[in-house]
Amino acid sequence: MWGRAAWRRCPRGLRRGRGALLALLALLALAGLGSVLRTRRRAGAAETGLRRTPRSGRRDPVLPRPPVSEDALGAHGEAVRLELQGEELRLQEESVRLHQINIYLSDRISLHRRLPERWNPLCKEKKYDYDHLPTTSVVIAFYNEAWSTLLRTVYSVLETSPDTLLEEVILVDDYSDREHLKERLATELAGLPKVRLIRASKREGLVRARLLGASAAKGDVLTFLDCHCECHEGWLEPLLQRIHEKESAVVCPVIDVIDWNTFEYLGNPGEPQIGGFDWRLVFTWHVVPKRERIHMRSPVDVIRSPTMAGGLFAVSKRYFEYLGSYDTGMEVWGGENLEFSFRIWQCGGTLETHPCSHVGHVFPRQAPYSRSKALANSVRAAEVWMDEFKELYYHRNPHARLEPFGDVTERKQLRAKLQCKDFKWFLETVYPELHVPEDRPGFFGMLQNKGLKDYCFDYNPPNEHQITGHQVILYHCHGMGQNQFFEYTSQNEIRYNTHQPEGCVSVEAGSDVLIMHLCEEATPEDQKFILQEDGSLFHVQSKKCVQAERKELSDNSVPLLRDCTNSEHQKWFFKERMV
Ligand code: UD2
Ligand code: MN
Repeated sequence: MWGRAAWRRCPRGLRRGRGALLALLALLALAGLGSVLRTRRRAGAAETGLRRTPRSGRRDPVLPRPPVSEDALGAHGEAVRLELQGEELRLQEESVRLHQINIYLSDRISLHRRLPERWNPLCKEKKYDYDHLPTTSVVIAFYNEAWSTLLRTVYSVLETSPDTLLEEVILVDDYSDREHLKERLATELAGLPKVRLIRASKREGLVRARLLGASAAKGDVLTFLDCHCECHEGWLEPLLQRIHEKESAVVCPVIDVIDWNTFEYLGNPGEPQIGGFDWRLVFTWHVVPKRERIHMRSPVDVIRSPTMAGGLFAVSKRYFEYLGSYDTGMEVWGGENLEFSFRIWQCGGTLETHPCSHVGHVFPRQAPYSRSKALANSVRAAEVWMDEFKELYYHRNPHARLEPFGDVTERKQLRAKLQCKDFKWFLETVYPELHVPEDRPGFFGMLQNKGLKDYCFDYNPPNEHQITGHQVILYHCHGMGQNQFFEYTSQNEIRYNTHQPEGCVSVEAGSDVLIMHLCEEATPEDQKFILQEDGSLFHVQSKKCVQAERKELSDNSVPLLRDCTNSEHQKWFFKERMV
């Protein structure tokens, strides 16, 4: 098989080895077949005089957008709040309970609404090589999606994608059991051009559902979308143009937020964010690092991203297959996005976001269906791609170590076959911003007190995206990592590094209270604690010791700075597990 380096060196069309090349030539000999030919045919047509045909026609979307009345609800992507009472209010609430999206409102917003322009104005000036761009199959897997969000996704693709570039839209029904997704859906779609419906015969989960669609696809490029999306003007061309330039680039659009309650389209023409992850293997968003900004030739150039959110991306069909498509051992939801991201980078591709491609996505209020399989999926990703760094993940998520994750032999063989690089390379080269914990034996896990038995450092961040500002407390030790996971570093920091960006235990200026701040490059004085041989935890700046104290009338206790004594309440030790 062809190694990573070989894929990059060989020109397009010569990448599959000799046997495949011969097959390709045979194919070329047969007129009018295959995706490679389609590109050639277009070029050929241009040479025989068709070049004089007005080019603008090529950009016409598959379907024209029907007029939407100015006063229609949310006609331009603005927020809508219905003033409801009685039965109507009840119906709205019920729709939110069922879908975790305000479907009552979605049902009252046009399936053809216009979106506000939310891209960088420079994107309008971009020129695309329409005659030579690859074609794409848009693959949308869905499970029990509401009618209007699903149909709006389909119409939005047909009404924004140039006819010449869109081969088809493949909808994959992942064994939904809701009535509206049965007969009615099939009849409605039958009238739409280029739309195909595939039904799974059992619940496959999003990975295998997408693969069902991918295997039926006829386009050169696979473009995956979730089933509650709306495409911004000009979203498709940048993705295809980039893959045309570099076949081993996997390209994501900027994901604009569509509010689950008001259906407001909340795009932002400024610099998009890129993907990362924390050591619980949770996907995170980041600002573009300086090193990447220097690398970009303009604000509308592609931005390399360590990871992808997962749902929305375009990839050459051939390259996707070469890379081993997806891990079919992954069920339902979760983990596949990081697994694919690691694999793309480690096996020689690039993962990028294109600032000119915007697609809106409805993020539900909370998960609408059980995602209990996500843990096993993440473990599969860690086992195959993270080498010894998987231990950092297991330390922060002790449950993961016990999770049955099935057999990953084939995925490991794939990694060997493609001669993929190791995770150390990925961390150093692709994601140098991520702090790699030291996790020295005896210096990570629960930070437990000797005097107040069973009490551990505990920190509850204000929210998932902002960890700073709250007070560090003491709580019954639970041994489940997460809020009670701390790492004591050789720089004398007590790091709260389950989340990104990471927190460091600090002292509120002029007080005895421990609070969480962001860690800094050079450890500031107020974040330095020396864990001494005798177990005392000495705060360098104040020259005081951390003491466990019970809070009146509360289950909580707190660590506070006090003059150093010999008290057991000033003795601390790290414990990795409960037993
Ligand atoms: C994000 C991704 C999603 C996926 C997931 C991690 C975006 C915008 N979304 O979560 O695409 O990568 O992270 O796994 O990046 N589906 C099925 N069968 C199932 C479950 C889901 O077909 O058993 C479909 C679902 O209807 C939807 C898509 O898969 O079209 C993604 O699921 P989601 O929208 O619930 O995931 P999301 O957006 O929370
Ligand atoms: Mn989604």
